[in-house]
Amino acid sequence: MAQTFSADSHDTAALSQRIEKRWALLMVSIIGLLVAVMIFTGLHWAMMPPSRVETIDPSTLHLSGEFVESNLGSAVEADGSVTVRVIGQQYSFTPQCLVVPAKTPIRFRVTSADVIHGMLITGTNINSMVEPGYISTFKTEFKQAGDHLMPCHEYCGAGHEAMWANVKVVDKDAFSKMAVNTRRLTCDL
Ligand SMILES: [Cu+2]
Repeated sequence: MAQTFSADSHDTAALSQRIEKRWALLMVSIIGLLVAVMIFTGLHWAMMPPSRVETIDPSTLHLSGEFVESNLGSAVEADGSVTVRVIGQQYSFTPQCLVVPAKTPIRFRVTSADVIHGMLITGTNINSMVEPGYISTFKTEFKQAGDHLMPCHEYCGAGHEAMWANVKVVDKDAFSKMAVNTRRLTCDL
């Protein structure tokens, strides 16, 4: 009787050890997958952890630096890519109308002059918070020409629902022609 009991408990121990090993292996694989995703996005998409976030003083945006009004909008870089600089404030975006070329690498640099705002571009996966003191940066590429809305999606006060900008994606050639004699492009009227 005693022998049977000890054989049973041995089997149980072996079984639970096998189950534990299986779960441990599953956990290690999940951690391995997450690390692989971090390395892939870090290297391939140049996504940086929060320690690399860029900060900026929201009280002097309009006085100096890259977010002065004359520097907002779309700028053509030496490598042909386009950088779009935007400020969000209660209750509008500046510029109010963004114009960007299709099929071109585009980098957005967005910050807030007052409270937390958000921006998303309809029909795309572009979606970011816009926080005072920080520069939100992301890269994208529009596949085709078209018009999009860019509403603020973080409640920012009484006028929040009326806060949006327009995004006009135009053909690459049309954009190059527009860029010939303007340093910073917008479609503001
Ligand atoms: Cu808002």
